[in-house]
Amino acid sequence: MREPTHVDLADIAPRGRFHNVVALTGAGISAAAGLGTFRGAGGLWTAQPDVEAAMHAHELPGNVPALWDVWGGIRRRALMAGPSAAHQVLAELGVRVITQNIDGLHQDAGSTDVLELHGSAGRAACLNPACGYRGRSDLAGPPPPPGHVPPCPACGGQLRPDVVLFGETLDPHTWQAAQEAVEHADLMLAIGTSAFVTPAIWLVPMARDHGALCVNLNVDDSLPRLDPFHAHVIGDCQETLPRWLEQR
Ligand code: BV8
Repeated sequence: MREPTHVDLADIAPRGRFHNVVALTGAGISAAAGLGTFRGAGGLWTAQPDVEAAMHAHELPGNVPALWDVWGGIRRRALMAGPSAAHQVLAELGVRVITQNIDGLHQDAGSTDVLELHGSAGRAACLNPACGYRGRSDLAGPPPPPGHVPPCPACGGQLRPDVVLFGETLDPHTWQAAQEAVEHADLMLAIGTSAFVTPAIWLVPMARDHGALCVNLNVDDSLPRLDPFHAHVIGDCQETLPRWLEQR
């Protein structure tokens, strides 16, 4: 295994040199907003593997209350905390964002070009395929009691959060748009992701194959299982990204 490279983002990727920057973000960019991560020490799946087991498509519809508890809870906390400094840097620089997060914080920071690979807890979808209702989740008020499942306003059935579960396919238009984005990127920044979940992480070697410089920004210096990166910037992205913004 290679040694991780510890570099400053401004040294490896001077901002002025790149005109088509794409960021692939994960839970680590929202950790500062108190949302927590999934894997590794302190991660939700690490602490509660039974909760991860409930996040699979084959557990539907019995897992819908757990889906609202987990994903609805994350969006509620995001609404209260607001975006982090790192979200704001990406918005300020107009970086194209492809996110695995379902928390809506990139849009809350002002990013307008955001592809949500795993959907959004800010939206709800009816479980009944014959109904097909999709709309905004009503998460702004006080939290409902645990186990509450909101009713579909169209058919009275059960609503689920509009997130992509393990074993479900990603929205094909979003996935296509993400592939096109990375094919045109000259710099690809993976920020706060364990680079564990497919197909999201395939975007990095795709970007690399099309000529982008691929840089991993992570607080953890252990290398991801797949390491398609040219360089690793080890540190809190709440510090490494604002430093990059300050670079003239
Ligand atoms: C698919 C939302 C085709 C919704 C999530 C066996 C059975 C079934 C499927 C599979 C299988 N084996 C492999 C698969 C494919 C599977 C997969 O990859 N599984 C993994 C676990 C092996 N993928 C899928 O199922 C995808 N669909 O492949 O379709 C198909 C069809 C039918 C059958 C099979 C395949 C769909 C994946 C959707 C996953 N959605 N959540 C829900 O689950 O209810 S997953 C979850 O992981 C998160 O939500 C997130 O979106 C995603 C990625 O996680 P990260 O964001 O990277 O977070 P993580 O905690 O891991 O890492 C955080 C990082 O931040 C850490 O490295 C940490 O060090 C760092 N960090 C922390 N703080 C900071 C920081 N870095 C910098 N600064 C800081 N301050």
